[in-house]
Parts: sequence; C-alpha cells; structure tokens
Amino acid sequence: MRGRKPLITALVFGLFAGVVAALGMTTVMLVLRTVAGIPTASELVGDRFAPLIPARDFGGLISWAGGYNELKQLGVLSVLIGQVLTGAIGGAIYFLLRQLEQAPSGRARDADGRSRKGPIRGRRPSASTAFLIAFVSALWLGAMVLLWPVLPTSAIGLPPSTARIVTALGLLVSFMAYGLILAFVARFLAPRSRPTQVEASAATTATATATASDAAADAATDGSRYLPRRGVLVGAAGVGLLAVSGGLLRRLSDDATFAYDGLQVRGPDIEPITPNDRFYVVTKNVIDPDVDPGVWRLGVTGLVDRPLTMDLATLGTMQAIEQETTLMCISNSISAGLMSNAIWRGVPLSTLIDSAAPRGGVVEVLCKSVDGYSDSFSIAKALEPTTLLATHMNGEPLPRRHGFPVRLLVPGLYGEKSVKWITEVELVGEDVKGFYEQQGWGPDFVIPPRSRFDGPDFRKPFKVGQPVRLHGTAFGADRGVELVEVTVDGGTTWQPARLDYPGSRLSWALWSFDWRPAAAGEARLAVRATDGEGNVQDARGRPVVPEGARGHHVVTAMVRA
Ligand SMILES: Nc1nc2c(c(=O)[nH]1)N[C@H]1C(S)=C(S)[C@@H](COP(=O)(O)O)O[C@H]1N2
Ligand SMILES: [Mo]
Repeated sequence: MRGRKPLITALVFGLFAGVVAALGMTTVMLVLRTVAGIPTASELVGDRFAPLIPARDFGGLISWAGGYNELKQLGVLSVLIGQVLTGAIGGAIYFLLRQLEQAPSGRARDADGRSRKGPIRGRRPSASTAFLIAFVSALWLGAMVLLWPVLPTSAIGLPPSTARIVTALGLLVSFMAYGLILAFVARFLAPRSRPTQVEASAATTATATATASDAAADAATDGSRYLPRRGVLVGAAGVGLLAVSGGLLRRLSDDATFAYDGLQVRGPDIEPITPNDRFYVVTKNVIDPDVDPGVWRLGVTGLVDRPLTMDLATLGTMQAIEQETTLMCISNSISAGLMSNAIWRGVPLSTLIDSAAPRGGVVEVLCKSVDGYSDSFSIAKALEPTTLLATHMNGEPLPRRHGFPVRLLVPGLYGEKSVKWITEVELVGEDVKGFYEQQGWGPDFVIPPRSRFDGPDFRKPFKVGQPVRLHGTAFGADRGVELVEVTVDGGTTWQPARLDYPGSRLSWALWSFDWRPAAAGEARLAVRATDGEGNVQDARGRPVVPEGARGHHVVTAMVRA
C-alpha cells in the first residue's frame, strides 16, 4: 500500500500536467496558424488521410457525419482530442519515471552507481528527462514521416519548398513547447532540489549522502512532495490555456469554410453569368488559404530545361485573355447546383510551359496548391489555349474562396482539375494521381452533356390549358450546347427548347420551353442536351462515383383540371 500510493499520485499529477502541456502545445499551434498561416496538426492529418478514403466510402462517410462540413469538424475534433490524450499519456509516463527515480529502489541503484562512476552520473540526463526528449523527438519524427507529403502547405501562400521547412519547424516548436511545459510543471509541482545537492556532494561524504537521500525518499514515498497549492496554480494556468486556445479556435472557425463550402446555385432565378458571391464552392479545406500576394510565387518545374519562378507582378505583365467558362464539380448530381458560369481573365498556361522549355517525354502536368491540394491532367490539355491561369473573375480579382491570387481553369474537365491557389506546375513523365483521384475518382474526367430544370416550382400544381414556362441550364463541357429537347410525355416524344442564352463553347446555355398542359393528372417531364459534337445526354443513369453523374433530370408535374 505504502509503495503504490506515490505511483498513483504521480500518475494522476502526470496525466494532469500532460493535459496542461498539451493545451500549451495546442495554443502554440493555433497561434502559429493565426499569425503565420502554419497548418495545424488537425489540418495536416485530415489532408494526409482524406485522399486515402475510397471514393465509394467517402460519400457514405459524409452522410454518416451529416455533411462534408460535419466530417471536417469531426476530423479536427478527433485530432485535437488525440493531441490531448497523447499529451496526457506522455505526462503520466514522465511523472512515473520521475517518481521511480526518487523511490527507495531508485536510491539503491543510485548508491550502486555512485560508487563506480559518481562524477559522470551528475551530468547524464535522468531516465525521465531522457524519456521526455525521446518522446518529443519521436512525436516530431513521426509527424515528419507520416505527414511528409502534406508539409508543403501554407495558408499565407509560401512556395512549397519553403512551406515544407516552415511547417516542420512549426511542429517542432509546438512539440518542444509541450516538452518544456511538462518539464517545468513537473519541477514546479514537485521541486526536487535536495537529491541534486546530494549528488553534488556525494564524492565528499558518503554517510551524509545516505542520510539526506533517506529523507528525500521518505518524502517521496508518501507522495506529499507534490505541492497541492501549486497544483491549483497549474490548474488555473490550464484553464487559462483552454480559454486562449478556445478563443483562437473560435476566431479561426469564424474564418472557416463551413459557412460556404458546398454553396450551390440553381432554381428559378438562375442567371447566365453567376455573380461571384453566388458562384458554387467546393473546397477540401477547413480554412481556406488567405494568400499574401507578396510571398506567393508560381513555379514551373519538372521535365523542363528552364525551370521558372514567377511573382504576381510578372504574371500580370503577360498577355491575358478573357474567357467565359462554366465550372462543375464531379459530385454534382443531375439536378444539383454545384455548377456556375463566370467570365474569367487569365494567362494561357501554355505560355508559361513554353517559356520553361519542356523536355521530351512529358505525359502530364501535376498542379499543386498552397493548401497541399494537387491534381493532374494531360500535357495536351495543359497546352490548349483555353486552359488558363486565371487572376480575375467577372472583372474582379479572384475572390479568396475561388483561389486568390491565381487559379487554374481547365475547361471541359470536372472542377477538381481547376486547382485554386495554384503555386506550382510540375511537368511529369508518368500518370500522377491528384487529391480526389487517389480516392478512386475517375479515371475519365471529361464532363458528358447534361441539362436540368431550374423552374418553375414543380411542388405547385399546374392548370390544364394554362401556359407554363419550363426553363433551365444545359452544359456541354468544352464542346458547347447544340440542342436542348424536352419531353412532357415521359419520353415518347421530344421537342426542341429555345436557347435563350446560348453561352460560349465553354459555358452552359440557358433554355426555356413553353408548355401547355393538355390533360389533368401527373405528367413526367424530362430534358436532354446535345453537345456541339453531337453527343446526346444519355438516359441511362450513372451514380456520382466515380466519374460523375449521368442520366436525365426527370420531374413530375401535377396538372389540375
Ligand atoms: N487548391 C484547391 N483547389 C481546388 C479544390 C480544393 O479543395 N483545393 N477543390 C476543387 C474542386 S473539387 C472543385 S469542384 C473546384 C471548385 O471551384 P470553386 O469553389 O471556385 O467553384 O475547385 C477545385 N480546386
Ligand atoms: Mo469538385
């Protein structure tokens, strides 16, 4: 009983100190995230593991969590809890080792060791200190190995090679803060001055040593050497750290993407050009980058003879073009609104690739972003004159959420290829998989022709003989919209719709069709598009995973007599 009690006390104080030190570490991480854009462990872990979730499970996981945003929040919370638990475990082990160093059995070893190599022992770190150094080092090295691919992430937009170093240092500082706080709290809670003095004087008087050591050990064995009043102070500091990190977390979450990720635009008030603040948004991030245009650079690297790095001002001097282009997410179901249209201004990617003098054997471009996101597509697509490095959207500099200062625009392919906050274009000699591609999306990212109803409101009944204006959007990727047809009899007959807004070859079209319901009852309506190359929207449905939805948007209209 007398032997176990101090160990239990050490364990309890160790868990407590470990939690406080972990809160300190978390506070450091949040400060670094806030002031220097250094990604938190939560973000890095999420980005490291999200691409490993198979595409077919990803959707299930999202609905299980209650949405993409909820899944992201769950991820952040799990890592935060993991951090505190790891910190608590480290604290417990550290305090137990310190306790054992003081316990009677430890004293015996001390006496033993002292007799042989007394003077050296004073300088060698104790087992507990060695453990703490090893624990912090292992955490950092583990993080380096585990998170290596996502270390080049920087919310302020540092170029990848710099970002990797900054993130590695940020994690080191955070983990060291944990170690230092834990070591300090241990000494603060249970000062251990006597044994040290004892060791120093050990060489001179062996008897004095034995007596003093006995006293120290006696104090240790009943656990009374923990100073309860200081425990209260440490507890108060822990509460303070919790408040500070909570405050920082709240500030960061005000800036989070939860407010707008998944924004859709659809319905009766659909406009030909989507205003920037209504343009759909999809982002993998919990908090989107807020790029400092001063530190931002664009690199063209890989299989090139003249690798180049360019700042924003230089990109601004290059020949830019304006281009109307519709973007659509691969996860957009047939009737959904993850699709929008804007007029973009940008420099053709081919201009930069050409001036970097590509070598033979280039297969793809791997485009990387400051948020650690990347995606790839064929060099042929990259060299098309409509593949742009866009800087402006509807006459304004790109909004932050749409990729400020520069994003890619890859017409014809699903939106994930249009990398936002782009920072590097690497020419590669083999197929490299992008963020979502690793989940198993694709391999074909060409958008098939599609169309949907945006109005009227089909929840309300219509009247026999009274005209109804059916209308909606149609999209032929980079092949234009040639024809839109509507059926009001469940597919028996198709009639052409009017293209009120034909758009560009790279954009959607807005169509309408005047319908005069002839009979009461339920009518099954559908719409289909034919693109500029004669491909007709397929009636056969296809799920969103893995190559995007296909099929007709079918609606049921109630007609009253
Ligand atoms: N860097 C980066 N680029 C990205 C993404 C991202 O999460 N990070 N999401 C992609 C996806 S899945 C889509 S559909 C489009 C959405 O672009 P938007 O939000 O401007 O509409 O951006 C793509 N580019
Ligand atoms: Mo997407």
